[in-house]
Amino acid sequence: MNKILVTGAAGQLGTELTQKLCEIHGSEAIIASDINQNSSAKFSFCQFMVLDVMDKNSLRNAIINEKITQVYHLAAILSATAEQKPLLAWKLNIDSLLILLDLAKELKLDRVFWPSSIAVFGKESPKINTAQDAVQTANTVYGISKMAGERWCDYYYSHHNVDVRSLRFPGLIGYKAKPGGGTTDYAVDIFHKALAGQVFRSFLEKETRLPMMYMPDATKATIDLMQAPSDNITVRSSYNLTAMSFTPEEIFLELKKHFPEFKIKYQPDYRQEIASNWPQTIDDQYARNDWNWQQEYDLPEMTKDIIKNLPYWIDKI
Ligand code: AKB
Repeated sequence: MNKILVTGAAGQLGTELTQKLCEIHGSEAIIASDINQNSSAKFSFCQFMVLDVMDKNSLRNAIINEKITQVYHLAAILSATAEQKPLLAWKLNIDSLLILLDLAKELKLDRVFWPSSIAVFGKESPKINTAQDAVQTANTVYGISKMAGERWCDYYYSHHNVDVRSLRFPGLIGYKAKPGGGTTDYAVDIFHKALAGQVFRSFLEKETRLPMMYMPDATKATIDLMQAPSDNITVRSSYNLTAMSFTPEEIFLELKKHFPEFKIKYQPDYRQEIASNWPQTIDDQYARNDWNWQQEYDLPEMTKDIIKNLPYWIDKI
């Protein structure tokens, strides 16, 4: 049986994407992997392996021995953590991608998925309806790694015919994993504080608008892109993608409808500068035209759904 490998499966996107892939392809076809052995507890429903994506031989052996034909490569260090550990972030984010792209060429993988980010855009990029081909002037380590990674994806597609597909994710919000070191992760943490009856201390200013997406939409977009016929994919760097945009004040007010006593304090830190240089809204018409991208959730619907589900998950993450 041909199998699908997910790297960094214990992260925010990986946790939910792995479950979705199991629903679609059957659990026997999916292998979740992570560098952290303790993550195995999360994957009782499918095969799990400890895998260091920087170790090319281990990755090659896993692909050959397990007959893997597709890889979703999610292992990465996100923006806020990357600013604290710049060299490690660059090494992990870029070296692991290059190792995988090269193995995809050597072992003729059917398909590879790699997430990029709105972080490819920077201070000089337009902030409103940022277009697919808008100037990219990333000025964070994470953003620079995503910019370079996109060029490598395009290169391996055009020079070596590697069918690699990618999305420039906005902030992703889910309830099945803890915040993961991203600048947009305040929008995950705020739900935990509201539920716990605690004051939320926002590291972003109240008016900082950022593009965002609820996790079920992110997994749907990933799978829609991976299932699209190759001829429909006109962007081989990475597709702009969005679902909604909001500020810390707007999500706070949405939560206050459900938790009237909820309070927020604004204490911006170094992450404010990261967020201030990112787009506020994204133009994702290529994704909508090429493979019919359409989001399901807006801010009120996402908020209701998380409030309904988080109490069950809170002890498990
Ligand atoms: C982050 O905040 O680092 C990520 C992203 C926008 O790519 N969520």
